[in-house]
Amino acid sequence: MTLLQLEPIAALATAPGIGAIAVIRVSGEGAIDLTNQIFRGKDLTQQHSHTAHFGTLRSQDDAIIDEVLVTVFRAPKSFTKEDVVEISCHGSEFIIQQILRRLTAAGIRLAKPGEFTQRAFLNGQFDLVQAEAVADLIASDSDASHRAALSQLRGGFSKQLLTLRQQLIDFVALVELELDFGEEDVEFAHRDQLRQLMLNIRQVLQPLIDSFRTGNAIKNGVATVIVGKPNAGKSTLLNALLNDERAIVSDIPGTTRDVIEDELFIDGIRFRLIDTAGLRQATDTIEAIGIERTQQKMRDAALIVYLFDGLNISPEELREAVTEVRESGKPYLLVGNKLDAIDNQRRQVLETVVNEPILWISAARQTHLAELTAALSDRVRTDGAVQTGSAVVTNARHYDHLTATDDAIARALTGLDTGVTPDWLAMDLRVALQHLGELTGQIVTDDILASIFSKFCIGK
Ligand SMILES: Nc1nc2c(ncn2[C@@H]2O[C@H](COP(=O)(O)OP(=O)(O)OP(=O)(O)O)[C@@H](O)[C@H]2O)c(=O)[nH]1
Ligand SMILES: [Mg+2]
Repeated sequence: MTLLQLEPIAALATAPGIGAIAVIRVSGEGAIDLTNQIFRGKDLTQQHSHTAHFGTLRSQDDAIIDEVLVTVFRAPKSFTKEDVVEISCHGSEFIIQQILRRLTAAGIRLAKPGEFTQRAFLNGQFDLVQAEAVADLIASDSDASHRAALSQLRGGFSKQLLTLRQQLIDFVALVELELDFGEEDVEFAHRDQLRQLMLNIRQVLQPLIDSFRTGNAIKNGVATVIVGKPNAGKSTLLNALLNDERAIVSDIPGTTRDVIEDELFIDGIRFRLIDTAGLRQATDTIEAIGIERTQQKMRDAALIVYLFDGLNISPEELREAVTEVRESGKPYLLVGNKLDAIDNQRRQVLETVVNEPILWISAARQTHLAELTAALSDRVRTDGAVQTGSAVVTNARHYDHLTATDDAIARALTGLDTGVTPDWLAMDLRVALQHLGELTGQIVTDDILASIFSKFCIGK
């Protein structure tokens, strides 16, 4: 592939604000030469790639702006595969502005958001999935999201998809060749092999598609909603888990009116804990709205913690409530509260009624909370690939293309079974190829690129 060296661009690569050092990155045609014009020290144009040089940057009237360390990267051995210069200066807003001003005066344009990564992508440094992982990696703020982004940056699932796509292209070419022979009954594309390839592709796609639920949770937090009757102790539990008086607690049923949400990290996974209004026949309009919101949160939740007051719930009530939770089809934990106030016999009665293990805690006394957090983390891990290191899809764009590919392949498979004509087969396969191509960036339009890279920050 021929490498592009586009017009030179510059931007602050480190976070804005005051710091010990800041790094300004320059990339593109003439990056080294133009930087050299404002640099006093060694002649940068004569230096090897991957070397660092101490010197000063000068203002127009030759006054020193700052003492800097300049690192030279020569194309193609740089992040963008263009000539790149990284200027490490002191991390003052004033110095950074002065340097950027000097660079622009020398003919270097300020970079747009994501422009460095976009150039790296255009020069084949990585595919689109990996480019997007750069953004995720920078934004990662939990152990799990960091791991997911890193795995995608290293090639994650896209390499495998690229190979399968190539094989599929070969088959489509054969199927389309059959079309040229029109009336003659020829088969160039071996149908059994094609079926096998499509089954293989689906086998790769399925776990990726399934992983999106976990992937999304890793990135945005596992929406964990605490529901139950009024006075069950939901707000007490939220406060205990957060170690903060976040929600009002009282012995008046119906204390919590609105949804209260906060974050909790357990084993490197971000949970979005959501305390809700207790479920019952509402006594006024505001409570009714609160309860409607609780139900909405339950529908949106990734995980439900059903909390009940072990002291005051009747076995029938518990049975009904648990049936309802089960019917939601979501992963849930059954948690009995006020362990401090109930006896063994009552616990046994309730356990028999629901016919499954209950996790008993005392939210007020803060006992057995470690078991509860361990159970929460367990549910997420068994639910998906958080820990296994297998590829996890965290990006909605990827998810859309993966499902669209899978749909098209499923249609093509049905077509094979029912003996559709080659032109129908080719059409479904083309759709699959299109989506696979857009996913990894093999097929790319300016619109897609602009929309992806505009989500980056400047300097990336
Ligand atoms: N004995 C005992 N009381 C508790 C425990 N947890 C909560 N309580 C009490 O139960 C009452 C209700 O607690 P809340 O946390 O406000 O209950 P809630 O589920 O948020 O109630 P609503 O907001 O009305 O839906 C308060 O008086 C708490 O002190 C516990 O573990 N043991
Ligand atoms: Mg409450």
